[in-house]
Amino acid sequence: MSITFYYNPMSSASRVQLTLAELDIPHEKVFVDLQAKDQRKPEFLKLNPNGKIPTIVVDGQPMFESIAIQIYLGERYGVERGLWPAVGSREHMQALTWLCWAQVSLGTPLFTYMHNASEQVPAEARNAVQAERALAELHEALAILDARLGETGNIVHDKWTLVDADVSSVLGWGLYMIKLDASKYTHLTAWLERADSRPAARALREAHQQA
Ligand SMILES: N[C@@H](CCC(=O)N[C@@H](CS)C(=O)NCC(=O)O)C(=O)O
Repeated sequence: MSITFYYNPMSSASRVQLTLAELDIPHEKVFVDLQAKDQRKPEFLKLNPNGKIPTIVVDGQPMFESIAIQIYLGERYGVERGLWPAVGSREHMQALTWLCWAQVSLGTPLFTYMHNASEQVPAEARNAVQAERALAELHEALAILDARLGETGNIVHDKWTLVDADVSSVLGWGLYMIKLDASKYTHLTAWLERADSRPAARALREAHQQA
């Protein structure tokens, strides 16, 4: 089995990098220089016609979209490592539910708010009404996740899985970017701290510092 991982530090490829680290899977890393538009070169577009990272190639078969990559890696390598529930189990249903929920129902208001409130976006491209609506939706989603984590501390309940690793990495980064004080969500903040102290998360932080 060979895995090639196309990435750029501090991008949506980081969540796949974290998953590869959690699973401790040997892989080859290929840096894609986004500034130099490597992602638009014909040889890369053959792997991912969207011209985006993350992209992985497993035994010659390319795959893109971070959520699909997460599910694939979880099902193929995570079950035997105790980080992904067996396909067909109740926990597997929960894992798919919450992973997709985080991508869509949590991720959409988070990114909509970021694009309409961030000072890094030109003022004329921001929309205050959209920002306000997205922030309200984001708080609703955070309250739902906080309540879920309050039950047993993990998203899939029975133990820490790749779903916790993935969702916490994207959310932790997002909350930092939008400077949102999430301290009232006590279960969620405790879970983010636990996520941050895992060896895979520490290794990824160190890799980013060296990049
Ligand atoms: N929906 C895709 C989004 C990937 C994405 O937007 N990647 C960005 C980096 S964060 C990218 O490659 N941008 C390069 C470009 O658009 O030219 C996923 O989740 O994998």
